[in-house]
Amino acid sequence: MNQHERTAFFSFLETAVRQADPEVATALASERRRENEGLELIASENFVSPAVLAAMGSVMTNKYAEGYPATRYYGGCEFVDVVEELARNRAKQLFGCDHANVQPHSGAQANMSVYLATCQPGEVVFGMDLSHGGHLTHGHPLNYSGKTFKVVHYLVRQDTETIDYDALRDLARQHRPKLIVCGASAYPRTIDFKLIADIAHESSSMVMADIAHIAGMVAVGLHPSPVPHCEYVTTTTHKTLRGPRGGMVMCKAELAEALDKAVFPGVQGGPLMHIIAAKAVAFAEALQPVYREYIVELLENAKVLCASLQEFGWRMVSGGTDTHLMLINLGADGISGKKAEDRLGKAGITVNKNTVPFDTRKPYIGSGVRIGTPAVTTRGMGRNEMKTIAKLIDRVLRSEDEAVWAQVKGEVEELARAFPLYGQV
Ligand code: DSN
Repeated sequence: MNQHERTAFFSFLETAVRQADPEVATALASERRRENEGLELIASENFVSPAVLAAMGSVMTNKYAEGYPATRYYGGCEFVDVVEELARNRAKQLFGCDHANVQPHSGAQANMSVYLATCQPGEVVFGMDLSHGGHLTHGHPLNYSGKTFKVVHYLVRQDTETIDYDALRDLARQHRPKLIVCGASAYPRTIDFKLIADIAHESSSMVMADIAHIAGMVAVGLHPSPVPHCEYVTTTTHKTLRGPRGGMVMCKAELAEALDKAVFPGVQGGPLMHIIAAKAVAFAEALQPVYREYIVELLENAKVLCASLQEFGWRMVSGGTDTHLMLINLGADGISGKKAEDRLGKAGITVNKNTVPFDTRKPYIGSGVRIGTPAVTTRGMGRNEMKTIAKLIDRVLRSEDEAVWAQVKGEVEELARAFPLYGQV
């Protein structure tokens, strides 16, 4: 799409909404401006292509399609069947898995489907502790996973802040869990999925790898894949994979029938066919060589941004990054993650506060900030911009002066203007 076509595309969408609902239209335009003018460094966010956006905004939102291609509970499914088959086949090609279910509405529902397919209430499940990098759905006490199963959390080592695989093996021998959940939402290092699967299988446990954050790297072979080793692999489709907001589960062929039943009718009703169409488009994009180049660039950007922040004296959890994300440990005596997030937000830099391993602050306050490069890399930013961003972050975090934050905001807007997103607002 050239610039002229992009402008026409957005003008069509926004005019249609404005005529029906000016209040929503104003919020949409403001959000587009916010995305365009700021620096998006939330590690789980990205910017989809106009093609993915268009598929999401398509007529397939009108269709009910409970069931699976060729075995639906509704008539008129011949075209939604086409897109679901395309999405499934492209997912299989992208990840080399036997089977893919592309219907989960989210990562949480993808994970819930696997729990339903594998475990009975009260059985023992392992997950990495949330403040050590895990996820709510990996057994947090306030989440259905923590409420339904007997959860044992494994941790990172205090010295290296990397997963303590030895302690995990000891715990597995002791508890013999039904399922070991691995994968993370705030862990900057490569995960040894083969080792975790070996540990699990020694104890007759199954493994679910949640690759929501690292799916893009796994797809292009720049993070070791869990697919050959783990019974189930779940992901979201909107992070490094750069597709629509949604989820997916992959599994071995012999587990496919039970998994499909767990997704529908187990956890969900009608699939979101417009989102599945957009997943098919995103997977086609991810199969192109240019997507691999994007992932190479995103990883390089993360390394440069992390090293530059370290040069300014910021301490990084685990001492660096192998992935798209990094965590600054602001220290128990430093400003809190919440303060850092608020302050950076005032400067037009969007990050999220995060707990760090062995944090003494509560999760809503936290002692860390999580930073990622997927979105800024999609805009076309490279190494020089990462060095500039590190400088801007450093200035904001070290200053109590609102005038400094406002000055940085001006510089952020200038930088963002050089990398327009979806055309100028
Ligand atoms: N909320 C997502 C993240 O930011 O990592 C995980 O679900």
